[in-house]
Amino acid sequence: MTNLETNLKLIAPNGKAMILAYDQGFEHGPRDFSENPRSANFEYILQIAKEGGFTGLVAHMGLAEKYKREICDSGIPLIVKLNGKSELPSLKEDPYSPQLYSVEDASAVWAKAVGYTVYSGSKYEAQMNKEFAQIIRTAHTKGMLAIGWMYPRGEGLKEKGLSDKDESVVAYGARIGLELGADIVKVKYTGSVESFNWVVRCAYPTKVVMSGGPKTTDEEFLADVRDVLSAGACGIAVGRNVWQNKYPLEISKKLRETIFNK
Ligand code: FBP
Repeated sequence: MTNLETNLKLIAPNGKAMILAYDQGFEHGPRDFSENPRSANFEYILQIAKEGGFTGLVAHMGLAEKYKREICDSGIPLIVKLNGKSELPSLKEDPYSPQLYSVEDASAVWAKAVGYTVYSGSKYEAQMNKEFAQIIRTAHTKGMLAIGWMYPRGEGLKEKGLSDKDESVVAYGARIGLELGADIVKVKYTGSVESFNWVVRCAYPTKVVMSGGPKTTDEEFLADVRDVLSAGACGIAVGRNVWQNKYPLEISKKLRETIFNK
């Protein structure tokens, strides 16, 4: 088995992934931690990832480096997010999330995979496509997985009257991830099994995971997870619906039952 296959098996055992995302402190800021103030602390998140049975944990480089030993000891595959941006600049500007760290940096903290957000449709998309393509190439030479946060967004979409959750838009983002060479694409839920199945087919054989979105009720969240799985998705890569939950380990258990039947 190649290193890439081994890492894919770790993050998606039997083809199913349950990834805990924790890049929101950068992307949205500490407002995401107000619901459950303990979630500001990475040690709490690592404990949820471990006891909750997650198959991967996403962090930016700062936390990955500070906690590299603890993450390694936990046995949870680390996914380092290589680009990032805050939500402080004007929302009128098309989004661009520059690459901040390299695949080599991620490898030095023992990451099994790297992540990168591509805002297809932004006027900066060419730059992001280029950076992500280079990241994928380097990651693959090191046997690391490349995961694309494929989030079409920006004025181009608005001009065409499109929403970032439209089937055609999400499918296009997922397809770009496949064409660039991503192993897994993380996309927004389109709202129905049929539409998400089209997304999965457009990305095939790249695997698709659902991004969680703002905190909702457990019932609604679990229903979405069931839907994307029956649409053929490989699993989820979510944050707020787990660590903003009053009972993170209970929702994690329900997720495990839904995704792995155990
Ligand atoms: P959530 O499950 O909390 O929505 O996290 C998924 C995620 O993709 C994060 O990895 C990322 O920080 C955030 O959503 C980006 O959200 P937005 O759509 O607001 O840019």
